[in-house]
Amino acid sequence: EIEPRRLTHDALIVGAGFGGLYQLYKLRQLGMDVKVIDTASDVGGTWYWNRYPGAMSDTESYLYRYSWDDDDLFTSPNRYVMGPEIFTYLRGVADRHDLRRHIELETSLVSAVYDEHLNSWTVTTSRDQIITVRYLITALGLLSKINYPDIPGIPDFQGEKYHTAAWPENLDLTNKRVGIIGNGSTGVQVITALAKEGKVQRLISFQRHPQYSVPAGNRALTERERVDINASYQDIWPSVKDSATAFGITESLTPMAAIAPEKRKAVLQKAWDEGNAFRYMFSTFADITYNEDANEAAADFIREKIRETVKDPEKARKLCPSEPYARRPLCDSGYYEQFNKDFVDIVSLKENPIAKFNERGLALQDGSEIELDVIIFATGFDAVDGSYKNVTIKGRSGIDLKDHWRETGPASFMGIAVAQYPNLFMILGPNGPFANNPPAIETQAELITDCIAYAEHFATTQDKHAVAAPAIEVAEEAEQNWTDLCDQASANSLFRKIDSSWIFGQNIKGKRFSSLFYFPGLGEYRRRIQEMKANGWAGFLLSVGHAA
Ligand code: NA7
Repeated sequence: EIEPRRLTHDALIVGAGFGGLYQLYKLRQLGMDVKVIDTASDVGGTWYWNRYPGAMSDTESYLYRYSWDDDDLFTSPNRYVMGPEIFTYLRGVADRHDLRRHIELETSLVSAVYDEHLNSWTVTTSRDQIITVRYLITALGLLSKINYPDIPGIPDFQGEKYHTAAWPENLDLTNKRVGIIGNGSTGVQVITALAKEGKVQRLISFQRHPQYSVPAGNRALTERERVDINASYQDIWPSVKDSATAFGITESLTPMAAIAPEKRKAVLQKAWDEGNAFRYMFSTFADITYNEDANEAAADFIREKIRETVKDPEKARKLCPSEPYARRPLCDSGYYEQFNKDFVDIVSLKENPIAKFNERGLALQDGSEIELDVIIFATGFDAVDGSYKNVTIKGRSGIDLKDHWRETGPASFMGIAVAQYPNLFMILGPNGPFANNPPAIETQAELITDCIAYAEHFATTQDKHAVAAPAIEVAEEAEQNWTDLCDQASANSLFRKIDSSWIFGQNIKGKRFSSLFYFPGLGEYRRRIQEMKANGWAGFLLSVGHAA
């Protein structure tokens, strides 16, 4: 038996994606001795795992990166960044800032147990290490626990099966009959890419809820645009971080009813032509997400586009949603028009559900059988708190965080801290801001860094020999207030009113309904942080114990 290796660091960060890398960078600035572990064999997080064809961030390229990393100029050639470019970018960040020497790859968190006397975490990893740290920061990702559908017979299928978030390198689908289950952000991207590539023999989208999708408007940036962005790069960020969505759009303050009915279409058309779903949803009118009439008008506009685009009326009918336009806003690079190709087909699972998979493919409820060589699951994730289901994290009470959340529903204070779990911080935990992720992540990593600096400083004021180990934790009441606030803030949103949305935990069987985000967005979130700090870190409790 191998003797476990015992290690001591100031902090351990779990995850080396956007969140973990920046948290490392920040804590190292505090002079801390930091270790990072990640299950993957490289840094990159989401962009390490999601290597399916067509993977793209739907944030414009100049805002899907770190604001502080201006060592290199903004060089993206296009308006959007594709998955491989983001992966390369994050690897470059790790190299440029010499982060790799702190990072141990192919190493997973197994368990973390809080020691109330030493105010430290004892962590075990998949490499049999026992790591003792004062601070544990989990940057596990918002969307990392894969969701497979529970359709009978999947193991019977003898062809190839892949989930988009575990995409094998160099997968060749030439001449294959491919079925894709799911048509969220991922499904829409992968369907569009495979159909455009045109190598597959057949492509069938198995669709439960049709989606409203808006053109992304991807194109090459002009030299002028790149020069302008670089010239004002540091000035761009404050207003982005101050906005709700942090998508670089001007968010509308005008309700649709304030504009004459005959002028409304022109507003929607302009955003449609410019591209980007967040622009379409948030910069046209202020109330698309909560006013039913405004929502219906925006939805109807998209339905008309679908009918104009898709020539076969039967396919168009299946592709047209009737529910409110209130899922994660999607954009695409020519999704609907792919269905004009003969080899691209669609099955509406609402009308004809999958009865079961079999050796050769699947059988639908009406008795028809479809033969397939490959099944692609674009079925999403057990989002947010789901990322914590494969690990054990025991706080003060000895209760594992996932069990605690099963009882109470996933909750936290500001998306970063949980009562009874001192010195544990999360990046993108439950109830964080609903916004473009890189600036949301930066905000949280900075908040966590400030919390830790505050606790460390407090300890030195308690003990001039600086041997006292601080514990910083959030008060139950502060966490409850924040949870209530998140619930209230989403109360009027139409996003709450649709089925199976991951944003409310409803895509996973048995998961409690809860608002997993702070809907007012990043700007409001940042103002709340300022207010909390101005009130003497209201909500946080400090104490000291004695370090070993
Ligand atoms: P999503 O948005 O959760 O989409 C998952 C898709 O898979 C969606 O179309 C689901 O249909 C479908 N799904 C899930 N389970 C099943 C079963 N059992 N049968 C048929 N279809 C199923 O995940 P994505 O990966 O696309 O995107 C996640 C986020 O990543 C996205 O919002 C961006 O922020 C980035 P449903 O709509 O529930 O009927």
